[in-house]
Amino acid sequence: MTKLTLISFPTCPFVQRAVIALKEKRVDFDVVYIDLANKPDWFLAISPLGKVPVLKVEREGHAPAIVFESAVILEYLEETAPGDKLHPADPLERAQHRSWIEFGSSLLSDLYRFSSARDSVEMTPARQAIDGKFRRLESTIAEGPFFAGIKFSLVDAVFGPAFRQIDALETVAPTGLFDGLPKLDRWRRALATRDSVKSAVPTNYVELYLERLRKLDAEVLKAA
Ligand SMILES: N[C@@H](CCC(=O)N[C@@H](CS)C(=O)NCC(=O)O)C(=O)O
Repeated sequence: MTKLTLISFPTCPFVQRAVIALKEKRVDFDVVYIDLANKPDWFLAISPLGKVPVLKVEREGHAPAIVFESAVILEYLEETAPGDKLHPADPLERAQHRSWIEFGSSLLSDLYRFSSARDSVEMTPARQAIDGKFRRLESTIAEGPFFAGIKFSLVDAVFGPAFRQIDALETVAPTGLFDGLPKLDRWRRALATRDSVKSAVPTNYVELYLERLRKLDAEVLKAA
């Protein structure tokens, strides 16, 4: 029997990837939230990069093991957890999905720059980077509802948390980021209603996410 514990932060999009995969695979796990502004010593001792998510794996007869980096945690779960496979069976398609997971990480860093920018000088290049990535995705994704068609994949687990950030921003004002991108907009909506994606964050996620941006005096909220 293996016990899994995910070391987490309530609004972290990288943590959500792992939660979504665990829920899709119906694997039991514990969650331990930490304060990233005040990282506990036990966390720094087990997290080589000082970042969440960290997955603690406890197996009978073995010392507890640590897996860090969200994309690696996804691969570990895919290889070990029962439940539906979330990567394609074909090696080339699987490699392509891993490429798009990497693309999703790059999108998250654009979104971070966009949402936390304090003025339009910082915000404009970040927005251009997101627009470019979104146009690229629009010409890449299948007819949906998910990234590769009807089957939910790890790529969906990666983009759900990114789109959720935009959904949260749009509770304040429209961003226009999905304008003219019908396939992407459909994908985003399909992910927003998927149980695993919906339940991957605390119920006060939007409040927590916007509160963080308010503390940063983010331009994106002032523009509303
Ligand atoms: N490449 C990492 C990124 C994880 C990451 O940036 N996590 C953030 C929270 S969303 C973090 O722990 N930041 C703490 C810090 O950098 O001090 C992954 O994919 O797991």
